[in-house]
This record gives sequence, structure tokens and C-alpha cells, in this order.
Amino acid sequence: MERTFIMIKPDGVQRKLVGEVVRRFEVKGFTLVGLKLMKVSKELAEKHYDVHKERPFFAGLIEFITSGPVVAMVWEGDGVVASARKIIGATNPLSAEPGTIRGDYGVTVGRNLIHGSDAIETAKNEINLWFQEEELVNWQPTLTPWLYE
Ligand code: D4T
Repeated sequence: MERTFIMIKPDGVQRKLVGEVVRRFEVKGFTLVGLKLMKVSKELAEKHYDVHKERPFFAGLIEFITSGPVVAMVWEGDGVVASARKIIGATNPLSAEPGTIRGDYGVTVGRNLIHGSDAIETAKNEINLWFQEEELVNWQPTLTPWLYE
């Protein structure tokens, strides 16, 4: 089954949006298979955002991500990578559609509340970077037949 990596950034945690974010993924029908509240080391933040290391916003982004606790999660379900990106909304919250997490709660790109893997291959790499295998729980929700035919 497909999996994606989702992280509620420090602004999302400070603004008490953890429950709201988890609720949106749960009610959609995805399955939570890993979750932890953690302070992010500079090393982990730099690895996660390695693709952006030459960008002008990189230093600020690393400072922000390491500034307070984040909630790291792995969610599972058919098409979860692309669907999570839709639930999250566009990178710039002012361009994100109402009804998306960033569209409903954000106003600026440097405080856009949440991260979601952008492709299946990226998701695999990010899950490996953020989670040990034993931190992920393989389980079958009892409502599976009510979500999938
Ligand atoms: P993430 O990776 O956090 O889910 O965001 P996106 O996938 O939607 O967007 P991204 O990779 O282009 O940007 C990564 C991260 O950098 C911040 N950022 C981005 C920023 O602070 N200033 C900027 O100008 C851009 C483009 C926000 C998200």
C-alpha cells in the first residue's frame, strides 16, 4: 500500500492545529501508520531540505524548521501521496484553495504549516530519513471494506 510522509511544521504545532490536521487525513480515509512529536536537529533539517540548499530561503527555512517541535507522520492508502498534496494545498497559502489546510490556515510561504512528500519515490526516501522501521505500525483498520470495494 502507498505511503507518504507528512510533517506538521513548528507553526502548525504552535497554532494548535495538530488535531485538525490529523482529523483531515483520518476522515478522508487514510491510515496513520507512524506519528511522533520531535525537535528537529539541524542535520536532519538540512538533509530533508537538501534539494533547496542553493536557494536564498534555505537558511531561514532550516532555522524555522528547527525552531520548535514538529509532528512527523506516515499515512497510508491508495493514492495517498498525490491526495495529501491536494489536502495540503499550494505552497503559498495565499494561492492555496479554501478547503485546503494551507488555504484555510496560512498567509505566507515561510509559515505554510505542513509538509507532504511530492512523489512516491520522495515519500520512500523521506520516510526512511525520518522513521526507523520499528516505529511504523502495520495494521488493517476494520473499516477497510467500507472504504475500498
Ligand atoms: P514542503 O516541501 O514544505 O512541503 O513545501 P512544498 O513542496 O509545497 O514547496 P517547496 O518544496 O517548493 O518549498 C519547500 C519549503 O520552503 C519554504 N519556502 C519555499 C520558503 O520559505 N520560501 C520560498 O520562496 C519557497 C518557494 C516553504 C516550503
